[in-house]
Amino acid sequence: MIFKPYNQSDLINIASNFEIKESIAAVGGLGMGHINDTYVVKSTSDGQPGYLLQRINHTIFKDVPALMDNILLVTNHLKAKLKAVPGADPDTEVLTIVKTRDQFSYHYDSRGNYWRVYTYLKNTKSLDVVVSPEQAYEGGKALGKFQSMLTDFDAGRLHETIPCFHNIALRLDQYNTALQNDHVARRQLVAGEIAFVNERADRMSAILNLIKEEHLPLRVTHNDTKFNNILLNEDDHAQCIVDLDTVMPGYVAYDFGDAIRTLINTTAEDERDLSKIDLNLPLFEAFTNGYLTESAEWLTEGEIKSLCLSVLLFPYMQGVRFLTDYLQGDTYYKTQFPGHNLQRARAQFQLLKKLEDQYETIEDIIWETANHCLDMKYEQSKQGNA
Ligand code: GN1
Ligand code: MG
Repeated sequence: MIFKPYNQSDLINIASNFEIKESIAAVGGLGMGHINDTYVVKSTSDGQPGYLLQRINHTIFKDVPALMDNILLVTNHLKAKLKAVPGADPDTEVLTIVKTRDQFSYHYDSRGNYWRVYTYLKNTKSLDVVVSPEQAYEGGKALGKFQSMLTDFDAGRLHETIPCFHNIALRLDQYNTALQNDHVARRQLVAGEIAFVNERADRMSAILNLIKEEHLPLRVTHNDTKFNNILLNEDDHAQCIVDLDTVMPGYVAYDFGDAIRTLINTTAEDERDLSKIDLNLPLFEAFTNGYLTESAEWLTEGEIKSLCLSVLLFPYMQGVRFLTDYLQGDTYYKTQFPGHNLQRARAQFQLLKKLEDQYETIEDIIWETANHCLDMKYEQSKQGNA
């Protein structure tokens, strides 16, 4: 969507609709995410960021009230859970929505755009490339806890704000339509990628079959678990999972697969030099250990099988999505240069090739870790009962 940019005074005006206690000194752009526009709000008193202001992309999120409803329901649930945990801090471990002065969770402006405000989480970092197994373990634990705390939340209460978001059959349909339409005449530039996608299309529906055959439970999932959405504190401890726009009913594998896609990759998701893309298996093992420490007890066997499949599915699906956007003329994701979506797709497909080569090892790590975590829980419960 192209529109006249918002200037500083527009942004300050928008921010002043929210219950921000301090007077606002400045609102500055923060380059993150491929979808929404994000700004930090600084106050006059200390000039430090105090809030995050976001314009929600309503071309993609067509029902913003439903999206905000989901976020409120989920954050309220998580905060209530953490209140009961000694030493936990619901204010900094879960995102906090700042309401508008008339008590709405979003502001609709005169130009037809939707805005929301979160409190800013100080002293945190977001990693595009993970470096240490400790960071990976912490990230895995944070995701496992997030899902665990939502196991008693009825997924039926949430709106499906982007229907079939991680359904590979739908993503392939969208891709095939883009390919047939070829609106911007790019099909002839991607013959290699087309062959790559087609060769794997049947295999990638394995997860959809498993969901049906093993009746995998529909749970509450985050659905956008790129590792950089798991904020760490200065000591590399997980602080808070952010970007809750796609919190919806989903399958646990979707969160696991998307986190692994970003974490196991030695480069950023859009690396141009494909020879640099490699797997960091120790990070994968550490993340899996953290995740299963929190979740092995309640995951079904079918769900553990699905975790393995998700490791291949997510780079594939993400590559297909980037390629589709390239074929459609770059209308969905923000891009920084011409051909960015194609570069992203190529990087995802290269990552997938590496993962396919190591798939047996990946499966072994998941099953061994799950069994190990279950043994540990059993030992702990025996000791607890003794
Ligand atoms: C988008 O919001 P952001 O930029 O983190 C996308 C995700 C993709 C991701 C790829 C609503 O996420 O699904 O995995 O880009 N979000 C939506 O980096 O499509
Ligand atoms: Mg997002």
